[in-house]
Amino acid sequence: MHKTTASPTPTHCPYCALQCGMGLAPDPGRDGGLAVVERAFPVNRGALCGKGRTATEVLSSRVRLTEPLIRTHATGKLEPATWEEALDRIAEGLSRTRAEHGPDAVGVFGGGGLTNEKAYGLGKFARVVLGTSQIDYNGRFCMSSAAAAHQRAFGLDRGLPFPLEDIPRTGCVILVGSNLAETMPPALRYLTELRENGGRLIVVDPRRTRTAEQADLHLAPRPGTDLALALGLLHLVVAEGRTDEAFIGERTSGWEEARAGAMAHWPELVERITGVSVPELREAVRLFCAPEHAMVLTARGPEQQSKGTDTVGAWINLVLATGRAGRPLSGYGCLTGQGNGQGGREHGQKADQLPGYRKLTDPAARAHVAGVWGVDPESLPGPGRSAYELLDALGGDVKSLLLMGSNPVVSAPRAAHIEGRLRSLDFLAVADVVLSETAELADVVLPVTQWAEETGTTTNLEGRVLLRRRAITPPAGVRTDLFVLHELAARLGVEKGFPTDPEEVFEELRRASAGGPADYSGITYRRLAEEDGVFWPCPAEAASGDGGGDGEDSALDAAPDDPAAELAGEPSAERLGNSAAELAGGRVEFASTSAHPGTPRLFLDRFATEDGRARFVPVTHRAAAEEPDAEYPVLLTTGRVVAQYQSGTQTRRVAELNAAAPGPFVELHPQLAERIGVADGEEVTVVSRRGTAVAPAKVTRSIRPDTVFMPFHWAGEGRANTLTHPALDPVSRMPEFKVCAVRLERTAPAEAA
Ligand SMILES: Nc1nc2c(c(=O)[nH]1)N[C@H]1C(S)=C(S)[C@@H](COP(=O)(O)OP(=O)(O)OC[C@H]3O[C@@H](n4cnc5c(=O)[nH]c(N)nc54)[C@H](O)[C@@H]3O)O[C@H]1N2
Ligand SMILES: Nc1nc2c(c(=O)[nH]1)N[C@H]1C(S)=C(S)[C@@H](COP(=O)(O)OP(=O)(O)OC[C@H]3O[C@@H](n4cnc5c(=O)[nH]c(N)nc54)[C@H](O)[C@@H]3O)O[C@H]1N2
Ligand code: SF4
Ligand SMILES: [Mo]
Repeated sequence: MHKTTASPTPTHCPYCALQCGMGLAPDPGRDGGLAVVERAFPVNRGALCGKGRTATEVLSSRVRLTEPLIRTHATGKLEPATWEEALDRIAEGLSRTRAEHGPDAVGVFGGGGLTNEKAYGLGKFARVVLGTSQIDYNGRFCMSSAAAAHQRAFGLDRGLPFPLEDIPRTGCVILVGSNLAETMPPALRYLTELRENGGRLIVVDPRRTRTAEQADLHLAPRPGTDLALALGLLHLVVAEGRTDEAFIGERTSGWEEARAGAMAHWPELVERITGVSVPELREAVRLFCAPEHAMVLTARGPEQQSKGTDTVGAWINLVLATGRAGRPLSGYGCLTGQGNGQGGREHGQKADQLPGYRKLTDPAARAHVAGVWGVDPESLPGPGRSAYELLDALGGDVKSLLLMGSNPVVSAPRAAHIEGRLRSLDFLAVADVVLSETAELADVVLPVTQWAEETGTTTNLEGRVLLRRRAITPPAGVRTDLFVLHELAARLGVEKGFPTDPEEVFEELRRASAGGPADYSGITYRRLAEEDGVFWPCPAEAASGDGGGDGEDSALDAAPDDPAAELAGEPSAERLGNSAAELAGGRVEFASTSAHPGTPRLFLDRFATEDGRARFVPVTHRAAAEEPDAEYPVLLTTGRVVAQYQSGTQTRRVAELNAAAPGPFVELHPQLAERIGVADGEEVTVVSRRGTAVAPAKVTRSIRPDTVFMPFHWAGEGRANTLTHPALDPVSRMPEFKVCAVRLERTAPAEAA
């Protein structure tokens, strides 16, 4: 049974990017050994969704892995093994591939749910120990288009350049393709308060979701047409003389070309492309332009498209043309998704990236990070393939894979094909907390600790770095991901540089990030323990206030009075692990170590581009990779339901959540249901050029008649990703999860059984 601490440990939810604060109190009578208790935390103000409330159930040994598994030659099955055997086997598998086919034949796949320390460790492991360029992660499926658009327009990618608390005080929010009410329920309050304060909410979603129901105006475009929609709104802004010429002149570049792109998208054309009427377009422009302040927020709807980067760029153009960026209570933001969706994209598990959001192709960045790692910059590989391209190359020139924190058998586009690629590997190792569908295919499965059993930091959707604390002792057979990296590194000949203490890893991450765009060098575990998180950039030395991330790396090295440095070497558990006295009520009696307050709001004085100006991007609308035709006449879009999380490995193991969302379904309009002859609840077969899925019909007027929706949380015959199209955005390499063409058939009764 679990050993517990004496009083509630203040920590954060294991799931989404809101990273709600919660307390964990020992409760030996409960499955998992901990009870979730309320904790005052500014982001969620005590509120939690059902997933967060029930998260401790996944700690139970009944549902999770508690010993390593190795596939034996004799039975072909996964059988229990010792840690020594499992780690030896992985080291052997990876080194054999490397010896026979070179370092780039070994792939690494990470996840945006991994803590900053793990993401950092994984990227370093790939580059320093394996010497491979072939590393990427599931965040590529999540927010990479918004990240790319951010970089292009603002020179920096932090999902939200302002805290959530600014939302209720702005005048109008256009929320594009976010079903916040289901995907981040406690955050819905910010929108409710916006409206209570007299602000307006416009929701853009092909479905009338619970979120859209809250809106003053709901625009329901055809999936895949947000780019045209944003251009049409900008066209009207120009035509109605609502541009902010002073702002455009002083703080932006590239307006003339962007303007020309918008002028080619006159309202009637946009109505034809999107299905949103001209009066609705005009109303949206009126609501958006009337108040002094306004925001555009996007999520996966417009981003998970093969033109996601341009689509987000078009929304940013609208924000810039109306002067709604780089000043308080206004701006563009992306609502990142995974628990560490922000931090996970900053510290080097991305194919083209080094820690601190540095570029792998930048010689200065390579020199800096190689210095921290104690290696020759020349030894660092160059950029590798993006997530889908990496998965697609498995069994081809990538022969072995180490996977941590993702379940692509369920979550990758064109999943049956990717499942086949995974099966064709010479060697697959998976570290997970449960036996996921991907772990089931592995040669070696490592059972690792989870959120409440280990300490680490995450960075939430606001760019707020948080301390997620250990609250309970893990079961005897599991180890941390950091232990896995440490042990594998040692077996592959790198004895030093992969500590198992998360705080030690974070101390190195601070130095590696110092001076980079995502500068964490002024953040310490101690600060995180006493503050409600710290927004990056936070350089070690107090900056002059522009938040420009100009901290010197030497600042950290040359800080003898830095208490963190003095304490280095002490076992972390004594300060942070689960010392009840210290952690009770979040009171940790240490002084702060850095004067820099962190940067809740970016771009107020200048944008992070070379000339300080935001860049308009010239964009024009283009079709989805696969448009409906006679054979596949219906549009499929995919997404989430409130009670399940991602590929479902964790939430499908919680009874209460399964009762609320027991399985896949196909949401369709009564007109479409009638046309194919299915009633609500009857099985329907959905066919795309990639494959076939079967699930019960959910007939509802809340969706467009030309579109069906499937959640992607389940494996098996109801797996939505059997159907999805792997077309990639040319800039971000984000797959087109939100649009493909399908045909619907009534499932024959025999088949349905
Ligand atoms: N319950 C729950 N919450 C979660 C998660 C989860 O799995 N379950 N996952 C977390 C993660 S990683 C993420 S990324 C976020 C995602 O959070 P969201 O982006 O809110 O989630 P989705 O359901 O993928 O997509 C949002 C909406 O986009 C709409 N949509 C579909 N196609 C289009 C289109 O072409 N244009 C527009 N404008 N809208 C479209 C869908 O109808 C859907 O309502 O949620 C996080 N929170
Ligand atoms: N059709 C369709 N497909 C989609 C999407 C969509 O909207 N539509 N959305 C995409 C998006 S936005 C995302 S983010 C992806 C997510 O899809 P996945 O990448 O599959 O994400 P998860 O299901 O969260 O998988 C995380 C796995 O890691 C395990 N895990 C959790 N914490 C840890 C840890 O600390 N260490 C280790 N080693 N393992 C851990 C979990 O148990 C789980 O098995 O799906 C994408 N796929
Ligand atoms: S909204 Fe997200 S972070 Fe908050 S409790 Fe739910 S899953 Fe956890
Ligand atoms: Mo995501």
